[in-house]
Amino acid sequence: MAGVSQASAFFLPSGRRLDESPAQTVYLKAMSIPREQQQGLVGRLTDLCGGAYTPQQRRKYFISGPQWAGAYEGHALFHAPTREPVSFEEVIRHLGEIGIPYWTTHDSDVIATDVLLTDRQWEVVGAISRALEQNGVKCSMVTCETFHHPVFAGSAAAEAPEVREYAAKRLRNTVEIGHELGAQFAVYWPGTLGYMVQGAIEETQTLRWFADGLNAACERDIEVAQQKGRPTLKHCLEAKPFEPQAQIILPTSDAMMAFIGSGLLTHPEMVGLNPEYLHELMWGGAVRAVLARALLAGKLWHFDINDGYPLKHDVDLGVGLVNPLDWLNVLVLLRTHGYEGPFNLDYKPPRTTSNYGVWKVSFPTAVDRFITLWEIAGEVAEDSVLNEATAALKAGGGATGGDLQSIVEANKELLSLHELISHRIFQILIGQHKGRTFSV
Ligand code: GLT
Ligand code: MN
Ligand code: MN
Repeated sequence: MAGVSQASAFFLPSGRRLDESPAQTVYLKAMSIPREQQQGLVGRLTDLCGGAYTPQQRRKYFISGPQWAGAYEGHALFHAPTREPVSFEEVIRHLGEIGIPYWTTHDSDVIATDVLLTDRQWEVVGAISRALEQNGVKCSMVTCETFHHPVFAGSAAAEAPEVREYAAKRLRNTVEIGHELGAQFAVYWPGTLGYMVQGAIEETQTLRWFADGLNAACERDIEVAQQKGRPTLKHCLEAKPFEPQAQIILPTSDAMMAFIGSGLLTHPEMVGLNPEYLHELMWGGAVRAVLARALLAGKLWHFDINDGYPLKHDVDLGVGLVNPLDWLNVLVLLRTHGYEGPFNLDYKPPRTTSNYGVWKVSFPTAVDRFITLWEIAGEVAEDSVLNEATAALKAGGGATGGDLQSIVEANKELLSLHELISHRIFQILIGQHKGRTFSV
């Protein structure tokens, strides 16, 4: 027995004991996987997982892959890159092969900042159109980067009028690029609309200037749409409660809805939301309740899908890896309310994943988890136990007369169904409604 437990100790990544015994070191060396066999191993184990959908099946869903997710090199404030750069041609080719039907991009992901707003940008746009065409992928959304470049250090709604005029040009230009690429959506994440230290910015003024930029985008959109005989874009605001500024002026989707209704926008009907699952979790919100509020306001137009932890940073993990039950509930809400907008895979393949792994593991498994959860959500919506329980709760206990005690008494036993409903949704998530049981 001692031998058995020692053998299993070989595989503990933390065990100092491994170095202490020469016999173990020799054994481990003999077991090591040479570099040239590693892709084969990762590929074989990925295929062994099963449960993958075909590219044709994946294309039935309105799923988009962002350029910045595919090309993310693993860099961050404390992180050096771990992956090689990837061109838009490569991202689009991989999306086509996997069966992700739509592609999304920032203006500066694909066009260098000094080329933007020059005639040369249209050459790049032409090359993008050809790559999309060749790979059977469509551009669904464009977004204007107003956070990375030093010109946006004081935000796109900064005090200096020339900064705001430049930002408006970039926004109008992104709308033009969007129409040229056939996009239906434009997204705006005002990441730097906030401050590190208080007092220098007057928030009401900053919001007025921010509205000026959006108004410029909408007004240009109306002109271009008319020229091209296309519908106008759906302009979607995306909130994140913290990062990169200490304080954000529009930190949540709800704050953005209030902003849309503030009277500052010349075309509030053209502006809606792109909530991100994790961004709402970051402030401790119930994502499903956030989405419900947006649905009621008719503003849930676009949805960034990923995963992570409440009250932590924007880790952008792959959808369903942390909160599959919460995700299932979110998708039940969206399915039952007929949401037909895009699901944008706004996540960051982990820095431990290689360039090969991004396309072999990261993107296909993220898409397949989403599809699986979406289909399970369909089962939840149709489950007879859930439907009967929900109908019974709505019917109520039938108390008449209106005195408090009899209302409480009449509904007492029915209310246990709340807990039963959660249990049933868990069962459906793990397949127990289809007989997945254990003999213990
Ligand atoms: C940035 C942000 C994302 C947004 C992108 C769109 S930029 O990566 O963290 O959540 O969706 O601008
Ligand atoms: Mn996002
Ligand atoms: Mn995020």
